[in-house]
Amino acid sequence: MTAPEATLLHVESTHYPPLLLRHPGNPILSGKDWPYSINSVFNAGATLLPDGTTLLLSRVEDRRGLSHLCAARSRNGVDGWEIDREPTLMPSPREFPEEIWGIEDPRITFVPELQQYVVTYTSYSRGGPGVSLALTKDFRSFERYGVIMPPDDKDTALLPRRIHGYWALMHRPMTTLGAHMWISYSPDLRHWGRHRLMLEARRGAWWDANKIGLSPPPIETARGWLVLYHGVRHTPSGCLYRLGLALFDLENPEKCLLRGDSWIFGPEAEYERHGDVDDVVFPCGYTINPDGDTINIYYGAADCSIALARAGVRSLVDWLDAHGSCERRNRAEDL
Ligand code: BMA
Repeated sequence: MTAPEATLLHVESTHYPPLLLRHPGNPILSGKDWPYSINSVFNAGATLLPDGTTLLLSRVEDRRGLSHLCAARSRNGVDGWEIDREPTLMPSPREFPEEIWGIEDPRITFVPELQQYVVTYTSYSRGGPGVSLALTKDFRSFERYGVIMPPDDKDTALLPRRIHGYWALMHRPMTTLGAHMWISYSPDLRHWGRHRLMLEARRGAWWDANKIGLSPPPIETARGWLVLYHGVRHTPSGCLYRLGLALFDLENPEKCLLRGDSWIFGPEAEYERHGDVDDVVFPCGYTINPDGDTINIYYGAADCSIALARAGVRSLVDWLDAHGSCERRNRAEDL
């Protein structure tokens, strides 16, 4: 018996109009585009250079399994990439022993006060992943500050301006209580304190139970810091990395104003579902178009390539207004 057309439509619709639209040219960069021999390229930090060029600082995994960072530049942020002929930032374990097993997952923040880009990245030490920081004006030479958060910690980004006189860093330390998002403050980018829990992983069956982390750097909006975060669901066939949304107070960024219940983006396309690590979408950077609303979100797909999805900042905030609630209420419901 054939199902009536209305039923078919009903079954095929997910009822979730997509907030992030995949670029039809995805994946936009992969290992075969690289000018030297590598295993894979994924999880890239992103920024716009003063002349409007899009710069991606990509995580490149070599064929030993260790990662370094490599810059790719494009006029339109989609194609025509000019990729550095050699690694741009290599692990330097002699000077920085915490980089012995590579450097990964960079996030870039342009800081007007310093007139420099601050890059935070994972340094893979013998003790596990920690957080390192480097400054650059041009993505050709870097001033390395070394490790700023000891293992086990990752998924960091610096806010682009001081909050009440202090630099603020979002990060994800792993503790016996779980993997939650924290924020810490510093007078000089070297010494960090006033650590505060800013967003907790949920528990039980939730898509973002037990392990969450900041994805790209927070987006400053008139309504607050808009944060795209990843949630990791452990399943019998592996982990599922998906993205959720939350909004934090502009002057008190540890205060969650709104958090969505559902994820807004997850692995669906073939290049996201299958790769070195299946079922991963992992953005580390975005750029904003001159209209001030369209964001280009660059994400690693299945730890094998870099893909692009676009969204409107206003539509993300509207979605949170319609579907978000305040963190405290969520927490109470969870426990
Ligand atoms: C996370 C990070 C990411 C990676 C993801 C999926 O823990 O290490 O770099 O993309 O796992 O493997």
